[in-house]
Amino acid sequence: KRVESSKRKAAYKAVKDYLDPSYKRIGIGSGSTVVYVVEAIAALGPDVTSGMIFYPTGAQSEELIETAGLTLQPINKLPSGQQLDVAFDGADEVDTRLNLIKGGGACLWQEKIVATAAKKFVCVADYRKLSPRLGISWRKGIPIEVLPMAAPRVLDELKRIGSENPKIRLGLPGKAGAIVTDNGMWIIDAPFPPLMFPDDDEKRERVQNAANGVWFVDDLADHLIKIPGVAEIGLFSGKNGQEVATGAQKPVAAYF
Ligand code: DER
Repeated sequence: KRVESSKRKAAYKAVKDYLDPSYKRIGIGSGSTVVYVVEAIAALGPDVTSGMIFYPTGAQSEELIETAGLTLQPINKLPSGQQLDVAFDGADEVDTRLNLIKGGGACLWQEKIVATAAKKFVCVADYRKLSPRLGISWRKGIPIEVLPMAAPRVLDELKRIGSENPKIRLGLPGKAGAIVTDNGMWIIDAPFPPLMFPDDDEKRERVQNAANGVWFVDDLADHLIKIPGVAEIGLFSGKNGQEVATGAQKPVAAYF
């Protein structure tokens, strides 16, 4: 109950603070929090929304947009030459520098493309998601979208660099085997110890010591994206997530 009202508060504040009626192109993410973002946008009424086009980040996002009666841009068409005015999305965990773990809903590849196609990316998160370091509250691991045939090699590399028990994400009962993303890929969830900031008191030689798996957040992101077979990673660095509106008792928006 408290969580849902927090998601809702964050979503309505995010829309109030960051959706200008003059905007034309809006990105809509995936998950349960963004449901309230779409609800808040639809509540503005057709006078405001009829001139807007909404860019989805996956099947659930398309469904949200259509059901709300908003204008849906087919997912395979991002504008070239101009950016989206704003993109709203949820997160699985947010650290104090606005780095995010995303991908709990297995839409991370499209989410990152839409987030980075926007002038402003607003992450909407309830109080549970805020964490001093990534990997403290979200223990399921960093979601990584991979080409299925490369999955065994990606798992080997993740173990080599200190991920604790990385796993291919399996379907729920009724879906034997791995889940398959909208892009025909698999998801590997790779747990690591909390990700450090370069100015942390950790000495660099202690960090990035593959054996103990302790990494600086940006260094790990750079390493993961280069593993052959990795399509995209569910680590959004703070510079993409310019703001976050959280659902803490009183929603706050922190600027990166
Ligand atoms: O998959 C994602 O990154 C989603 O944005 C996500 O995990 C947030 O989901 P929630 O809003 O249902 O917590």
